[in-house]
Amino acid sequence: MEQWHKEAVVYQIYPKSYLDTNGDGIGDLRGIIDKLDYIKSLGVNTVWLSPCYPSPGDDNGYDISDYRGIAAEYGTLEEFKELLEGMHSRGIRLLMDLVVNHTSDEHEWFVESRKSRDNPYRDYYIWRDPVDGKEPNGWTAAFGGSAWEYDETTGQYYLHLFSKKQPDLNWENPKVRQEIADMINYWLDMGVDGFRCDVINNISKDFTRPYAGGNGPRLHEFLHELHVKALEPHKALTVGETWGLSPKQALDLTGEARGELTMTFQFEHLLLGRVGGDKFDPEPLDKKAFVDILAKWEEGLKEDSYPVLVMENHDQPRALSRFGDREKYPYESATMLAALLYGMRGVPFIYQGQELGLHDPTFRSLEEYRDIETLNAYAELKATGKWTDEELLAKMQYGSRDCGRVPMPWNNEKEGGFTTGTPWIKTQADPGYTVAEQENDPKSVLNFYRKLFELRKNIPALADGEFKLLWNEDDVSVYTRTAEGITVYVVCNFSAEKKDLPDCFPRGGAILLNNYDNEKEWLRPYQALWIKTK
Ligand code: TEU
Ligand code: CA
Repeated sequence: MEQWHKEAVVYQIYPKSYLDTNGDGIGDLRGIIDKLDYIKSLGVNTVWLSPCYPSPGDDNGYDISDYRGIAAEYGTLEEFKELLEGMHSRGIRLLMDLVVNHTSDEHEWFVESRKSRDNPYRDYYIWRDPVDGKEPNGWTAAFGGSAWEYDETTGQYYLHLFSKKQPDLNWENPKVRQEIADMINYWLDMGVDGFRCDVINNISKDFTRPYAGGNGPRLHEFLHELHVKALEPHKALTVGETWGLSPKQALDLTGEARGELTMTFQFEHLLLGRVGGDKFDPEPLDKKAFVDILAKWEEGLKEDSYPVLVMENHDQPRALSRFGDREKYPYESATMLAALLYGMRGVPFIYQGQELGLHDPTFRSLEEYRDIETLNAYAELKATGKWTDEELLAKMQYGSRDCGRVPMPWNNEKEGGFTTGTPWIKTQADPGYTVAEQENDPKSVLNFYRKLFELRKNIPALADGEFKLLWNEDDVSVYTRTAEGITVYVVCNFSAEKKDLPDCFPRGGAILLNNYDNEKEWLRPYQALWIKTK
C-alpha cells in the first residue's frame, strides 16, 4: 500500500463556491487554477476536489450524470488537466470525489434501466416489486421520505438512500463493479492521485435491517476488488466517508493487510451539540466528550491505521459557530480548535475558508437557502405544525449544510471578490474575515494555520509521534506527541474563562505555538500552546 498519506495535509475545495472567473455566479476550475499559489502557501500538499462532473445539480454534483466528464459550468477536460498539472508542478496531489453509491437519475445507465424490466441496464440499479401495493420495506431516505420511488413505466420501485434523483447502484452486479473499476482507472491513468469515497460503506446493503443502511455483508469484498483492479496498481490514496463506524470497524476497512481503503473519516465528535445527532436540534456542546472522542479514535487506530483529523466540510456548519466563541473570542477559539485537532496524529483535512476562521453566514429567509436537505427538512418539520416559521429558520441556521457552502470571501469588494455576476447562493464577506485582510496580518487565523502546518511538517513528533491524553477536566486538556526522544505537549483551554495550569503542564519547555503573546503563567480564554520538551 502507498505510504504518502502519512505526510498528507489536505485542503478541500467545493468548486461551486471557490472562485468564479467568467461572471456566471458559479465557481469554476479556472478559479482554482488562479488560486494555486494561495493554496500552496497554506502549507497543504493535497487537494480534495468535491465533484466537478456533469450533473443536473439536485445535490450540488453528488448526483453524477457522466463519470468521465467535467461539468460545463466548471470548465473543460482540458482545463481539468491544466489544473492537475498546475498542482503537480507545485507538489500538490489531487484527490477526486468518488460518488459510486448512486448516480443521477439522468445518468445514461439509469435512463436505460428504467425503460423496461429486460433492459440490459436494468440490474445496474436496485428494483423491487411492490409489497401489498406499497414500498418494499420501511427504509427512509437521508433527505426525507421513503427510500423507494415507484416508477410507473415498469411498475416497480427503485432504491435511493438520498434524493429520488440519486438512484442507488446495484453493486451485487459484477458489471457495475467492472464499470466503476474502469472509471477509476480512467482518472488514475490521467494522473489523479486518489479519491475521497462518498458514503462508501453503503455500497453493500443489508436488507435484514429495519432502517436504511450499509455495512452490508459484501462491503469488504467489493472494496478489495476495487483495490486489486484499480487502486493498488496506481498506489492511489483513498479516504472513505463512513458515518457511524466504531474504531474496530474502521480498522477492518483500513488495516494495512486488508487491501481496502487507506483511511476513513471519523465524524463522531461532529455529532455533539445536537440532540441525538439531529443537526436541526441544538444542545450545549459537551467539550469533555469532544476531546475524549478524538482521543478514543487516536487510541483505537494507532496499531494499524492512520486517523483523519477533520472538523469541517461541505456538509457541516462552520467549526467556529459550532464549537468556538464567535462573539468574544473568534481568533482565540478558532486557533485553539486548530491547535487541539491538528496537534493529533493523523491526516489534517481543512475545508476552504476554515483557514480564515469563518463563522456561519446569516440566512434571513428560506429563499436564501439552496441545499436540498435543508429545504426538504424545513418542509417536513413545518408539516408537523410544532414550530413557528421563526423557530424553523433558527433550526436551519444551526444545522444547514449551506452554512459551509457560501462562497470564499477573497476581499471586501462586491460579493467578497467571488464573482462579478450574481452568485448562485448568497455571499458574506465580513470585515476581518477575508483572505486579503488576513494575508498580511501576522495575528490572523490564516497565518496561524500556516505556522501550524509548517511545524507539523518539520517536527517528527507531530508528524507520526505517539499520542497520549494526559488531562481532560474542567475544559482544559493536555496531550502529548512523542517521537525520537522529543515530546510535544498540546495544552488547550476550551473555555472563555481563565484557567490554572494543570499539574501535568510541562516546565521549562520551548513554546512552538501560542495563540497569545503572553508567557505561560496561566491559561487565558481559549489559549492553546504547543510546547516542546526533550
Ligand atoms: O454525505 C453523506 C451524509 O450522510 C451526510 O453527511 C449528508 O450530508 C447528510 O447530512 C445526511 O443527513 C455525502 C456527501 O458529502 C453529501 O454532500 C451528499 O449529499 C451525500 O453524500 C450524497 O451523495
Ligand atoms: Ca463561473
